[in-house]
Amino acid sequence: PPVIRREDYRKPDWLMPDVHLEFRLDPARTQVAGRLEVTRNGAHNRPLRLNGDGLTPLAVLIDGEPQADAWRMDGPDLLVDLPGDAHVVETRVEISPEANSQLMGLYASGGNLCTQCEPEGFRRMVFFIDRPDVLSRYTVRMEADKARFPVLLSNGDRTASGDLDGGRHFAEWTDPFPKPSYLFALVAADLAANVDSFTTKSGRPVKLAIWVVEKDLPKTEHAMAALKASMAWDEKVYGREYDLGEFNIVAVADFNFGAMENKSLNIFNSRYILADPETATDIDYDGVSGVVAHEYFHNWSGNRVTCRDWFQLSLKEGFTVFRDQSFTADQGSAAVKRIEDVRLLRAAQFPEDAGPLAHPIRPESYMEVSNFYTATVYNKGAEIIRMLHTMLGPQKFRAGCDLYFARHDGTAATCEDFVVAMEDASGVDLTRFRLWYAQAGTPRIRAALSHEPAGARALLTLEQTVPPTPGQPEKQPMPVPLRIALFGERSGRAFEEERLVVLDGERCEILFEGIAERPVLSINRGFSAPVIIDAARSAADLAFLSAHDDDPFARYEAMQQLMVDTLVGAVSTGQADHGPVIEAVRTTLTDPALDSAFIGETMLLPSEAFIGDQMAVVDPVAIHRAREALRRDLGGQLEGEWRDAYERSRANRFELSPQAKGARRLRTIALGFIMASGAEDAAGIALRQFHEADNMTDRQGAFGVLANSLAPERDVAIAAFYDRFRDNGLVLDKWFSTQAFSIRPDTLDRVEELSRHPDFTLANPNRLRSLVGAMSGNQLVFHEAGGRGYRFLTDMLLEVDGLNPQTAAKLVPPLGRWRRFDEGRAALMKAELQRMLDTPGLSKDVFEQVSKSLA
Ligand code: B3K
Ligand code: ZN
Repeated sequence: PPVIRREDYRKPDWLMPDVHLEFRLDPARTQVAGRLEVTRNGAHNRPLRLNGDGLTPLAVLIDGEPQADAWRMDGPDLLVDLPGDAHVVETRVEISPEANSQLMGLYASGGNLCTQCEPEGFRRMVFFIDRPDVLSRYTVRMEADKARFPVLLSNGDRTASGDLDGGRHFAEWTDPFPKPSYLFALVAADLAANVDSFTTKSGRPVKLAIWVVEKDLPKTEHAMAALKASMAWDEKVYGREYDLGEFNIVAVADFNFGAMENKSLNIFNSRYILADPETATDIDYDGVSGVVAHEYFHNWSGNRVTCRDWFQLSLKEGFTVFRDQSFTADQGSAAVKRIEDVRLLRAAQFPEDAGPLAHPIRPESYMEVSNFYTATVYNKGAEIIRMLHTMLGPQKFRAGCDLYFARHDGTAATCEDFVVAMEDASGVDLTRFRLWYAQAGTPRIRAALSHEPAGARALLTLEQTVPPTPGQPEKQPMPVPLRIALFGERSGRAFEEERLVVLDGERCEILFEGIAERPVLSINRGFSAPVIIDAARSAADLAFLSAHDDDPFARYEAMQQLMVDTLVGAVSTGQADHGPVIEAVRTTLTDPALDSAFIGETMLLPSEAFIGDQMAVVDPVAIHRAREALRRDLGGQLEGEWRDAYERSRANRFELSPQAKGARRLRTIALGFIMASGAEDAAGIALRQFHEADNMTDRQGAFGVLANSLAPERDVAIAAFYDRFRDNGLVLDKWFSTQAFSIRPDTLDRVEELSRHPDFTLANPNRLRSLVGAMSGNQLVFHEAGGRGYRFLTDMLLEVDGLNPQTAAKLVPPLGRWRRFDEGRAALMKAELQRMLDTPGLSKDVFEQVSKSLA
């Protein structure tokens, strides 16, 4: 497949200010007609290229006339020779939504019809200039059977509707805001709406509607509250108001990712809309509000100002993730939110940045753009924006955003435009900061602190290296903003106000004065930069910080580092000293000043994958053993404390307050440790929690603990969970994933059995991820020495590739980590990648991921 390069960007040859689309909708055969008013852009004589993907033109008219010799196909595209500078081009095609298993373009889900266009799905519906820098005003007419599809929605405002002969009806929609094709959406459905309203700060009323199958209406309250809170927050924090009379959200069961920000018609994976206590965990509730906010915030960061080309994707995604993270932090506990975001970054983005698929947040090239909706573009992209916020301060950052929106409203912009707006508004030179957009790889910072008691001085030396990544062997040092504090070892107090140090070269030295007692270093507080800190602090210093640091993130971080050091030491030497971890955990667990949510976060052992990331050669079995040994010891030695924590966090009434959520969190974590202690009554306690729970968080928590155990209670829970929720797809996903995450020795047998279960299907991305995705994230099971996990993943992936390449390609990365494993496993992993490459008809999505993984 051809490689598309950022440097090859050329402005569009033709513009398309006005378009009219007509859809005669039917699941088996839908007719789509496009009427494009095109204008030549600049002096050239190139033909008009209309992108298509799998389309056959049934008619092509130029200025109302069929002109057979004026157009021809060029591969999937339609080329039209146009003599003048302005013409009207009309085309007509027929497509089959129900045969569309890629879930891109117009497709059927649960009997309804919906679209997904970003990034290049629009061209699967009608010949079009399908690129984000061509913005058009749309009018849309839909016709469909009225009984089957009573609801007809598109972007903007409904401008006409009515009945037609033969039981059919129509609706026309007009969107006054010019937009690129990727933000187009259409829905024809039999759904009911939760309707509400919001009045913007300038007094404009907005009708809000969340469309779901009627029985799910009671599960939309949380999403609606999140939508209203997001609208108010964007006004307050960014001064951004909503700009249309309606805002619609439609939930569908079959969706390739989380949700889509189509102008005024967001379409969502139902897992990010539906929530009630019986079926959704606290994490699910947070997922709903976070994704609703994210998509809403795109109305400005993405829609009003969009991207010039797909290399600029982080312009809208990194910025919008930063915005949704800030929103969530403001709604609840900022510290816990930051801990969760950093955990996700380390779990998903750091490995990507250290592996064969590493790329800068603004990539230089791609074969298939769908492969670049990555943790790097999204989550590292958000960290880059956060660093700007940290370095500029909130006022200048806001001024930069205002300038960016004012300058680029209604246009397609670049990352460079964003940085220039930040510079112009703040007066800060960001020349070197731009390297963060261009260089891949996670910087490593070595920090060494020395103390000179006689002069009451301390000297901190910082050194930066950025590792080589594919295509980028040499790197330059980047500006790294580090929030730093020193604490007195005896007094436990900070010596001075926290400092913000920007390490802007390979090395720097910072002098601290008035440091009378030995200082302990607290660095990268709040995770002010997305880097790896190598500070070589002793177990005693880390334990000290975990108890005394005044930055909650830094306390968490110290505990994690202590656990990681202990576990990595145990794996590499075979010797483990659990004492310091046990004492530090005891201190935190029994600190009455701390809230349960924070305690719960801190008690989570680092994941097996994360421990592996710290090692030269990953030994999944040794890591698992070391981690379970620590868990057992923590469970046994602190059994009384865990039982106290368990009892004290018994929530007696379901509430969504941070306190109640924290209590539920801690409760299940405590249950896990009680189980690990080997206590005889543990499985019984877990089964009681499972049965008595009045909410999914507690039930699923107990289910997860039981799923790991060899006790007979495990089988009881599996059967009971299935019986209770067999008709609820989203909960059934949990039933699959919980079993696939199990550390039992027979997990792979069970996973293979579940892949033949009548409720398993490759056609639904959520279900696929809940079994196959979960298994490949289960380090112990996926890396079973004989390679059975690798083979299972590959078998599934190849099958999915025939249906839905975009989703198949997302399953590749775990195999791409082969360089990190021993020779035996590496060879088995490579053999599976090679097997994919040798498969005829492989999609370009999977081809790109696999060929890069083997390179
Ligand atoms: N912009 C969409 C993602 C589209 C992914 C296409 N593969 C959702 C979001 O980031 O908000
Ligand atoms: Zn987004």
